[in-house]
Amino acid sequence: MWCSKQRLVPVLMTLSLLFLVVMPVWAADPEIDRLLRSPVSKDWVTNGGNLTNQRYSTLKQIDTSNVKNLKGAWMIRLKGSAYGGKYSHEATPLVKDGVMYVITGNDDAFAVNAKTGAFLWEYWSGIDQKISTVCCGWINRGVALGEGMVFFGQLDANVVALDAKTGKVVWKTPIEKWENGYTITSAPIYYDGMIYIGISGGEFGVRGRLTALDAKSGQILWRAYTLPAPGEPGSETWPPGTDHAMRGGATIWNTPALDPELGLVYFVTGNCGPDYDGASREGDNLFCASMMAVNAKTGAYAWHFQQVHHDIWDYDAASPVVLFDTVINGQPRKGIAEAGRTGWVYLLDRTNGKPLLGIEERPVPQEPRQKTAKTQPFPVGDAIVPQCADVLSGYAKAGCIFEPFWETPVLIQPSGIGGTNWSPVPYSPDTGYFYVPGTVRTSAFTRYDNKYTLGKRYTGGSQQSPINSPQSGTFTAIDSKTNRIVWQTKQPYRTGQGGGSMVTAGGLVFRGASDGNFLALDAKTGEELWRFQTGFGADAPPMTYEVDGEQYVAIATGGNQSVGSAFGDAVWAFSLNGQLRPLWPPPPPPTVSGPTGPIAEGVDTVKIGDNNVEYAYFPSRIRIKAGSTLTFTNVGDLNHTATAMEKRDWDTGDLASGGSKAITFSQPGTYYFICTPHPWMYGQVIVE
Ligand SMILES: [Cu+2]
Repeated sequence: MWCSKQRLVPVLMTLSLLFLVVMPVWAADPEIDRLLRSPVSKDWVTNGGNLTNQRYSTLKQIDTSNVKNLKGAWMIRLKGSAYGGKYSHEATPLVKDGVMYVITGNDDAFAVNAKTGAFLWEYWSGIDQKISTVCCGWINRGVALGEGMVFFGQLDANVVALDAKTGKVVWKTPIEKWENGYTITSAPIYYDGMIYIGISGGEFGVRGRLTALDAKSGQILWRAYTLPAPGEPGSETWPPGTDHAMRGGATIWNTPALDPELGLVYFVTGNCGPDYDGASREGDNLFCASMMAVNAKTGAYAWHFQQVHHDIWDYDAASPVVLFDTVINGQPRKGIAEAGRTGWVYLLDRTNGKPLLGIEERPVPQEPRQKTAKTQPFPVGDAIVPQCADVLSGYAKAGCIFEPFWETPVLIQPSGIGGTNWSPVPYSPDTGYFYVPGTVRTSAFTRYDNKYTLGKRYTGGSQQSPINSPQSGTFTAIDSKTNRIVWQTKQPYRTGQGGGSMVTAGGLVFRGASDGNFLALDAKTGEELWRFQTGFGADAPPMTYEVDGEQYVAIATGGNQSVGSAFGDAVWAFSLNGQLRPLWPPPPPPTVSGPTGPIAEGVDTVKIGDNNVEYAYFPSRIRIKAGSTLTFTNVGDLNHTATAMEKRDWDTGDLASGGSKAITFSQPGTYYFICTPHPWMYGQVIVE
């Protein structure tokens, strides 16, 4: 006995040592976790490259000296998935061990050989084509990988895990119901056995949240709500005794980032609901339009920084947060950045949410009926787009950022789509620069009374860019140490909505453009070194990977519904040994405002004020045969018209609520129409 006891001690010691050594290896997928924590190299295993969302790759076979030789290695069509005007292709393909995983705006996923483009499997989502709660195009921003599975959210508010080898469904978990206004558009992140995913629906009166799921089972572990319940911290920023916060938006449009050392997961939130009506929600309205950190294991609140108080301009924080490490005044700092729709980049300390360089609260113009916030945060540094609107004929008032409005339209810039919208912002540790896409556009903002109805639009106003008013873009390098512009290029089209980018150790920024071009820029100077016409709107963010010693750069090109770029269903991969030449340029996106989005065929009725949106036509673009009749029916509350814009040669006249008027179109042509009392409402009839 004594002997065996004596022998037991070293055995126990060995066991406990083993336990300590083995512990970290018990992570559910140690290899993916290691890649997620490391600088991106051969594989690109999550939407933002790794847990930082920097979209920076250490690959440098393709560099500033040889990028001019880059050609298509392969190009595939995704079998017609999400091919059409209602879709946007905004997903970054992922690559692991020579296999590429890509998803489309119809939530159909594909695995292909990353060297050849040969299909390995396909998953057809079969999502309901009648989902009526999609805000801004049918979109999926990407997938995540871990534990031999591919994870993503769907527009029908399910989170799905597929077997990465076969594409077969492993589990499917409903987060909510689309009928209640909830959809999923963001890419999840996977880390340490968990999936983190946001939810969309800020235009439909929903309660925003980050949901954490167990990767193996799909079980929901916790929900971190971005809107406080009564009595919770932040509830004091909503009117007392109301449940307005429970439908106040603050949704999560984009992929979170995660710092394993600090144990925090980071994300940004969208607009407040109702978007343009602040009258009913006095207060700062936390946590709308904010940068947030929560405990990665429990979802417990850690810190927040609100970019826009009491948002009435639809100034969502929509671009993914970026984690970066820097040195300021000789002190190493852990930073987090986000490019807002306001046109500013917000730089914070990610340990506590405090500004890195300074952000000043300044007084702003007031509109008591809108209960406007007294001050707004103005970051130290440069805005990447102009922040004042020009006066346009037909409008009484034009203002700068944070100009308030009521029921008479006011022109304001940036419009509610940016600045920087959903596009990501890469960061290069070599240059210390952020690469920031931006939209230059003016909107006429108006407010109206809006009742909440489950599953209906809940925006309380509108922002329409005046028909034929100019719109364009910028692409800017911002120095992370100063938040100042280093270089900036002007773009003929809006960027920051589509038009994603990434940066490499080869000194290159790769950028897709809405006119179909795929570009390589010198990361230091912004000089264009290469361009290639992909044939479709190149609006998704690109990525890079290596297979068998060869570096590839890949991008999904399928256009963007809200930019109005040419739709498609292609994925391109490029390499220095590529043989494929450019395609013909597709029709370019518009450089002036006007109706965009899908064109309805086979309809004979246009409803005015439908879907709880007073100032809009449904559908707003219609194609008919010459000799057909369209009936305009006012289902809104106010009087409206549909009036031919240029020649005024046809007009429904004033239609009271419930009124109808039929118009017959005999001459082929393309006709814009507006509402005479509300000229910021417009639509288009194409007669063939
Ligand atoms: Cu009207």
